[in-house]
Amino acid sequence: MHESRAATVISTTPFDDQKPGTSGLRKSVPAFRKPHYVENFVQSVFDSLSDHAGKTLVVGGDGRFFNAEAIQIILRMACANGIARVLVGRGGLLSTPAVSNLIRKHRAYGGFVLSASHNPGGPDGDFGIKYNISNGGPAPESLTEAIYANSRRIARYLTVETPDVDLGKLGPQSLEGMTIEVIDPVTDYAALMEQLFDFGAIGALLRSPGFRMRFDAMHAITGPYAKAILEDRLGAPAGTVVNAVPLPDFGGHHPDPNLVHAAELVAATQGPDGLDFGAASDGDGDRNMILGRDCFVTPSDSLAIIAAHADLVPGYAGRLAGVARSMPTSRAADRVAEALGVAAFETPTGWKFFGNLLDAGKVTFCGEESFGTGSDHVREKDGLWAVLYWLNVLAKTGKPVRDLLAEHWRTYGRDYYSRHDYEGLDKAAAETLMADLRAADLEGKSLAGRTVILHDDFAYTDPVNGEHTAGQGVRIGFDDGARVVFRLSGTGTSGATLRIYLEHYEPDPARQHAETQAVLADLIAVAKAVSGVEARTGRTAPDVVT
Ligand code: G16
Repeated sequence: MHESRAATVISTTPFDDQKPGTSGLRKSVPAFRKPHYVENFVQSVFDSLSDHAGKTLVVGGDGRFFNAEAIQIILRMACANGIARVLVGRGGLLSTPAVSNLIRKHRAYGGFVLSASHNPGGPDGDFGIKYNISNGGPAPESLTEAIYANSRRIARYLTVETPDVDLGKLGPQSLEGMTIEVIDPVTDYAALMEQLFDFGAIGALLRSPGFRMRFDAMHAITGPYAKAILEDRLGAPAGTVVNAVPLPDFGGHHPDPNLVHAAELVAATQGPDGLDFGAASDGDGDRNMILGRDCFVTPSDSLAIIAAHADLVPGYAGRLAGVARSMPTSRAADRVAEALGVAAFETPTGWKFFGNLLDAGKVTFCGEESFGTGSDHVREKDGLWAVLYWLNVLAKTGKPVRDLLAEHWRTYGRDYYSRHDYEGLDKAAAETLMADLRAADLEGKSLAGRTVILHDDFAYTDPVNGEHTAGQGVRIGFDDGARVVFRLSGTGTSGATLRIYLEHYEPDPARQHAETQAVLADLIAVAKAVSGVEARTGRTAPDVVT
């Protein structure tokens, strides 16, 4: 504790459910509003750190319901725990990639990101707290485990008794001797984007009358960033960015950029009058969806195409070190890496697993099937970055999205890909399903005309620090390159969500333009049969298909 500060010590008792998931602690707003709940978790973070006294932190969130209250709690506790300076986005707003950039640029000790990402917000929606370390990335497993252990034995937390800080006013102010610097959320991030991309070429494309695009910010955090960069700096027509004002409940929608939750945007790209380019980002601005006229780029293909075109993008030309993807992401990026003679890594789900690879310079680009793509420019996935990358590639090649996709598949083959989610399942039933899948005897068996050549529960050993992570999802690989993967989501807040990932590799250009679900139909049937998902859960179809 900082000697000169009048910290108050408050007694508390542990909650037993503060184990961080795939991406921080995510719970319903009512759970977070229980007395001492936020304080216990935040103190457990501070108790897991060392040497943080006298250092700088970054704090901001996606503007969802409870963002403002949680930030005030964190500021008081940061002060009581000896932090010297906090950078906060005006109004408490910062996107996840912007926090990552600020930590790196200002050499901060770490930061708190307040968001439940793509989960809905509002008084009955979800909230979340994530702690990022000094490389700008999510806390690694060793730290999240320590936080959880501290949350199980916490008996007190430290705070200061002060009025709320005014976060509407730019500039420095003092809280009991701690400096709070309220900054514009967009400035540093926009400067970074300008260094990476060819703003001249992108601007010319956006201003040309033959090119029509829309960016749907889904009433979430990317609105101010996209408006400032796409419209104000690059000259896209006013109105290019829609749903641009962040709302505490995201207008009552899921701020989740996928084919289901961004259906209006998808519709606007279809037919002869469809937009040339459509894109969306999620609650905290780290996810992205890319659409062309009459076509959707799967996140797995997006990563592969990004890697294949690195030489067209100023920030990446001539320096592709390698590519990493999460295990359930399709192998499209691996094919590009192999062709270019660079390394490809397969990690567990969760951006935190990319951090060491990026820090060690082993990879330049990372991506996940869950609409996440990013690079070594920060240590988070980055929605608007992916959109600017695509615009850079479109501007430099002069080709529409559809042609780029077709060309990519012709060169590398197509990985037909889909994810089927069964949401809100009974937790015990879902866990039994996974246990039975693990125990099943499938290797060598013939299923729907394919032979199983791989059946395991994915485990990963970090090539940089040797940390081992097991139990990351059941993989079933077939002799023709097809694959089915099963895992339980680590980001849900009630019950369990079973994700089934399906992919089929098609090298023949004549067969690369079929409808995805039709191509995958026999694998879908196999997945249902081996897991027994429908009989066990009483469901007749997945809740979300992307
Ligand atoms: C988080 C993680 C991602 C992960 C995703 C899906 O994303 O940061 O790395 O891929 O969850 O996780 P799950 O399949 O366990 O639900 P976000 O955007 O929610 O922070």
